[in-house]
Amino acid sequence: MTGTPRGMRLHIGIFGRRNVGKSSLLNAFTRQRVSLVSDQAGTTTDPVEKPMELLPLGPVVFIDTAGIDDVGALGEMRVARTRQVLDRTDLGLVVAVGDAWGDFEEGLVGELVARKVPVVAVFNQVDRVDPPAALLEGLARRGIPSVRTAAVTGEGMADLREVLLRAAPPEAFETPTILGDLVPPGDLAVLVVPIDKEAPKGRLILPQVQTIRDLLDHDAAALVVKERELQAMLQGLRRPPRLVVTDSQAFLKVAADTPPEVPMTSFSILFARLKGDLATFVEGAMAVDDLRPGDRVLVAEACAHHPIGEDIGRVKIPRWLERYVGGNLAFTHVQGHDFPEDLSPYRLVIHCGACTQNRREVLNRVLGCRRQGVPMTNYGLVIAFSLGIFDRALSPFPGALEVWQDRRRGRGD
Ligand SMILES: Nc1nc2c(ncn2[C@@H]2O[C@H](COP(=O)(O)OP(=O)(O)O)[C@@H](O)[C@H]2O)c(=O)[nH]1
Ligand code: SF4
Ligand SMILES: [Mg+2]
Repeated sequence: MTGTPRGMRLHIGIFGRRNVGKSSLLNAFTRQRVSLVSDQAGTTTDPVEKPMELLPLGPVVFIDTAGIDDVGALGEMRVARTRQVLDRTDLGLVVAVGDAWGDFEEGLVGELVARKVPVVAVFNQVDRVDPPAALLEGLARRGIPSVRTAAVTGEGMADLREVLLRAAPPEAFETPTILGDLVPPGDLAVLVVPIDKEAPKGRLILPQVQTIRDLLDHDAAALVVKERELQAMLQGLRRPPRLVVTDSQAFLKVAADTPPEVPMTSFSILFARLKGDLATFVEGAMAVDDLRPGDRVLVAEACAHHPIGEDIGRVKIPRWLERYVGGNLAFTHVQGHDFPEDLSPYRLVIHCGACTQNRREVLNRVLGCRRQGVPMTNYGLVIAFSLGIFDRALSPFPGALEVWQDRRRGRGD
C-alpha cells in the first residue's frame, strides 16, 4: 500500500488554525497515530504526511500542517512550510470549529481557489459546538461543501470520506501514463539504462521502474539494455521497437546507435510531459541560447538519487552548460520542497524529472516562473538541447516538436 510512489498520490492538505483538531482528525480518519496531538497551540512543527488507500480513488497522501497563523520566528518557518504544502495540494481541507470562520479561513480558501484546487470545509468538535446553519448554507451557495466531524468520538468520518471522494478533481481518477500512449498494446519499447558507478547498487531508479510498470499496465513490453548492448539488440529484433528511451547520460551514443526512423527520447523528457508542461520546458531549454557568462541558474532536484560520483544536476549539467555558453555560470541548487518564491535573480530554472513529486507541485513552479518571466525547463530537455539533438529527442512528441520548430524559425536559425 505504501509502495505507490508519493508523486503519484492525490495530495490532501489539512489546513486551519491551531487547536481546531487537524491532527486529531487525521488520526481519527486513518485510525493511526501519525500526527502529534496536543492542547498546546502549534505542536505540529513540520507537515506530517500520511499515505493511505482511499477507495475507489486509490492512493492518497494526507498532509497535516501546523496552524498557518503561527506567530514568532519558529512560527514564520512553519508558515513558509505551510505555503509549500499549499503548492502541492490537490484537494484542500479547511478545518474550523463552531462559528469561528473568518478572514483567516477565507484567506486559505482564497489561496486554494487561486490554485484551482477544490476545497472542503470541515467543522470539527461538533461534540462541543455546532457550526451555525447559515454559515454552512453560505459556503454551499459558493460551491464549498462542508462536513461536520468530531475527531474524539469518530463522528462524521464516513461523511468526510464521501465528501472527499466527491470533491476530488476528475483527473485524480485517471491513471496518468508515462508512455502508454506512445507504445500500443503488444508493442515494444527499448529502455537504455547505463549501469555505471553512479547507478545505485542492486536496483533501478524510480523513473525507470515506473516506466517499465507503465508499459506493463498498457499491455506493452519493455526490453531493458545497457547502452553498449543496444545496437546488437536492435539488430537482433525482427521488427523495430516503437520507441527507444534512454537515460540522458547516454543520449549521444543511443542517438547514434538507434536507426533514424525509430523515435527516441529520454526518461526525463517523458517525465517533463508527465509532471510538468512539455511545451513550456521546450521553450525553457531554448533560453539556454540567451545565457551569458555570469548568469544565475537555479537547479531544482526533488530528491538525491545519485549517491556517488558525478551528479547530473550538480556536475554534468553545469559542465555542459558552461561549455555551451563559453564561460562560468552561477548555479544555485535546491532540493525537495524548497523552491524560492523570488525567482527574479535567475535567468533559467532547470528541474529534475520530478518522479517523486506530484504534478501540481511542478505546475505551481511552472506558474511561478511564468508569472516572473523566468524560463523553466528540465534535465532531459536541457541536456538534449545542449547536445544538439533536440529534434531527435522530441521526435515522439509532435506538439512539442512544433513549438521548437516554430520558435527556431521565428528566431531565423
Ligand atoms: N471536544 C473535542 N476536542 C477535540 C476534537 N478534535 C480535537 N480535539 C482536541 O483539541 C486539541 C487540539 O487538537 P489537535 O489535533 O492537536 O489540533 P491541531 O492543532 O489543529 O492539530 C486536543 O486537545 C484534542 O484532543 C473534537 O472533535 N472534539
Ligand atoms: S532527482 Fe528527480 S528525477 Fe531523479 S529520482 Fe529524484 S525526483 Fe526522480
Ligand atoms: Mg496539529
